[in-house]
Amino acid sequence: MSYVDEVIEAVVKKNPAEPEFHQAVKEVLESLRVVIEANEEKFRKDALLERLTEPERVFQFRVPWVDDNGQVHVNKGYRVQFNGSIGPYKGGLRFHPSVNLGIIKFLGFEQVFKNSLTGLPIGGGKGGSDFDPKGKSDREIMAFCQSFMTELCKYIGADTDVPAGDIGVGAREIGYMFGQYKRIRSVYEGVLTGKGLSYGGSLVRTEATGYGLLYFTKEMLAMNGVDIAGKTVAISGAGNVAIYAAEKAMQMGAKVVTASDSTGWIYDAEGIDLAALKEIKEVKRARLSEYKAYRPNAEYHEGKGVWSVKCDIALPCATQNELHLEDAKTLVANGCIAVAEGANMPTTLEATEYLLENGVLFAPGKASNAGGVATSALEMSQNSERLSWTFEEVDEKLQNIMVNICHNAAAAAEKYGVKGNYVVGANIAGFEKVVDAMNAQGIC
Ligand code: NDP
Ligand code: 2IT
Repeated sequence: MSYVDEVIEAVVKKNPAEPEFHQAVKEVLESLRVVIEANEEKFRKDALLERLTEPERVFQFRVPWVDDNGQVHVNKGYRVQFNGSIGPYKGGLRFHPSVNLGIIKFLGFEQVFKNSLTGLPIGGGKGGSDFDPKGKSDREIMAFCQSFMTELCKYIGADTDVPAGDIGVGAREIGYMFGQYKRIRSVYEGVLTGKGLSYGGSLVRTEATGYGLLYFTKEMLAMNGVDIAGKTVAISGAGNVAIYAAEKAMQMGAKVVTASDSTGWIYDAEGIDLAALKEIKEVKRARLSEYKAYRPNAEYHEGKGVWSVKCDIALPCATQNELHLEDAKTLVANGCIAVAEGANMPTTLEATEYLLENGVLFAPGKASNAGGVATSALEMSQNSERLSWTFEEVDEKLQNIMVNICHNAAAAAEKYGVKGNYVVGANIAGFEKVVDAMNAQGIC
């Protein structure tokens, strides 16, 4: 059996009931096959893939908190420090009822390669909780965040592990957690990114993942002779990534016609009203069904459906495994030319394969959504030098990083004989730097 197949089999056996983690490992290792086979003897002797797929450290802890009625609740908290070979662990915290260890491990594993691709000195980690922020009062959110950080603060630090936001964790939650870290550890340091501007946050971090996704998409299209201006874009999600992806797509002259949340989706043929979307989601924290009150001509549907809309470009920006084979078939039949992932692993393996086979330009999340973590690393730099850069400075750096990732992924794909395959290219480009650093640091 080949080394790749052996390791995939072992990962599945040693990590039962973690399908998302298996999926992420399979996607990466399958596409690295050509590089691994060329170095099989050395990698096998060094147990390189076994080390790469085993997190350096996993913390799991109890998070007790009290609701507004005095009732005590207990949630699970996690932090996975996956690979610290190229810098302090870096990656978001997700608060969502679906969170379990396997999901945090898949996200941490992806983060290792993503962070490597940014070219910045950050290792890979991820954390979170099965806490559901939906419908909770502000006081309850604070109580939860303080309890979560009371435990997490033992394992993190500005030069050790620097968490940030992800699903269910935005500026409000980061603020509460930062305050609690400072109280317990008595140190004012950049231990979290995505902070508010008044206490060490960076301009552009809020917009960075969505903007970065569009900088990548525009470049990928341009490299293939296509202009993004005038294109119709379907987006899923209505959170941080989706909103700022929509904003930048519109600034680039494209028309965004959909958005979705966990209860339903909207289709606005004239183009989404971004101000309305922001008010519903960022201010009111309400359901997308309210959109019709702002735009009576738009359609609201319960359930899933954004990929049924005719579009040139599809941007999945909600969550993992939200674009299935059937969706991929519909997109291709409707003439979609590019799919770029804003979320982490939103496209199933079968759907990705189908899109690639049918000539759709496909940008994998670890490359195309790296703008968020890259800007987090820029926030760390600013915190270290105790300075703040202007919006234009950070935005320009972000643009350069995304264009470089796009070119590096394309070059790696071409070098290994799969021109135009950004999945293989991104995995190889990310892998090479991590392996180089791991080899240099001995067996650890
Ligand atoms: P938010 O919490 O801001 O928004 C998430 C959006 O996706 C919401 O509209 C939410 O709907 C919807 N959603 C979440 N889970 C589900 C689900 N199981 N089924 C259907 N809809 C769902 O998160 P972000 O925008 O920050 O994150 C979105 C994706 O982007 C995630 O995959 C995340 O890992 C990834 N990402 C985020 C980065 C960041 O900087 N924030 C960086 C790189 C990647 P509802 O409100 O109804 O739950
Ligand atoms: O998936 C991701 O890259 C994030 N949620 C952002 C992580 C970060 O540290 O900014």
